[in-house]
Amino acid sequence: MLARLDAAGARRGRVVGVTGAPGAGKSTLVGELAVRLVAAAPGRAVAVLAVDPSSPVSGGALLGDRTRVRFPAGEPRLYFRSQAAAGELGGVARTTFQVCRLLTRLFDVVFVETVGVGQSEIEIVRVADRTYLIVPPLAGDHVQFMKAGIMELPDAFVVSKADVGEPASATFHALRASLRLARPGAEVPLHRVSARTGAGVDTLCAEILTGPAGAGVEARAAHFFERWVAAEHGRRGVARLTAAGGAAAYVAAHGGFEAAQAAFDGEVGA
Ligand SMILES: Nc1nc2c(ncn2[C@@H]2O[C@H](COP(=O)(O)OP(=O)(O)OP(=O)(O)O)[C@@H](O)[C@H]2O)c(=O)[nH]1
Ligand SMILES: [Mg+2]
Repeated sequence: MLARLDAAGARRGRVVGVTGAPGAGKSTLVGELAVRLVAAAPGRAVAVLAVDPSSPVSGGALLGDRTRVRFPAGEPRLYFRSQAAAGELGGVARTTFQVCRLLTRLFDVVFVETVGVGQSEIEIVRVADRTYLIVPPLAGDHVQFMKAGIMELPDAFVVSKADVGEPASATFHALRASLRLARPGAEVPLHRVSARTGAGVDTLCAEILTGPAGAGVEARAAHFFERWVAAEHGRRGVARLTAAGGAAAYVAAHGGFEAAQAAFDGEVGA
């Protein structure tokens, strides 16, 4: 199906990861960003995928309401979908990669909201072109930021709820100090926004659209192909893939993710 969309010249949107602790203000901010992004350009369409860290036992979308992004009714260029992570390590569902591939053919910007519970920051970076860590006011002093080991991966940082005033400023300055230590010499964008008043949101919108994209489509396909091999064909599959030159080479040699899957299944006689 993706090959058909390619042939139809479908658009290729950018995947924007939004992660951060529970209650950081991710959904509210994503809703505001999405509304502004579609308002700013007549043909633009935006999707939001909320990855719901639901219990693997119930398998249901327990937290569906909390990850829900509120959109104005009747705007066909805005699309929301919630996806259960279903116990997947990292809090990003295995299928998120594939869902994103499809959504980027239909939407110009695809936000993926995930609750930052440790691993999910790492996984979201694999799925997204750009990843933003949302830090609420008073999330900790800079020693805590360093300890948490969350400084290295995101492409940019956002202090949320700036309308609360001093606590947001304090967090902004602490985060800036931490970033200087954790990523010396790097120009890592650091925003201060309020979804409530709209302060800083347009600047953030602009950066979301124009900021450099990360690993790229090929690197992402290789990563998820390797994960697929591990899940479907186990350790022997991974060993076979390594012997064949690794995931990136394999996907490239077979001209894409689906073709590589079919070829690999064929080789191992699945
Ligand atoms: N003052 C203020 N409060 C905000 C702002 N944005 C969000 N909040 C409040 O913060 C709380 C959490 O907001 P959400 O957007 O649901 O946060 P979240 O990070 O998506 O939360 P989870 O999905 O549960 O992890 C809500 O009570 C919001 O009303 C803001 O810009 N200013
Ligand atoms: Mg949320």
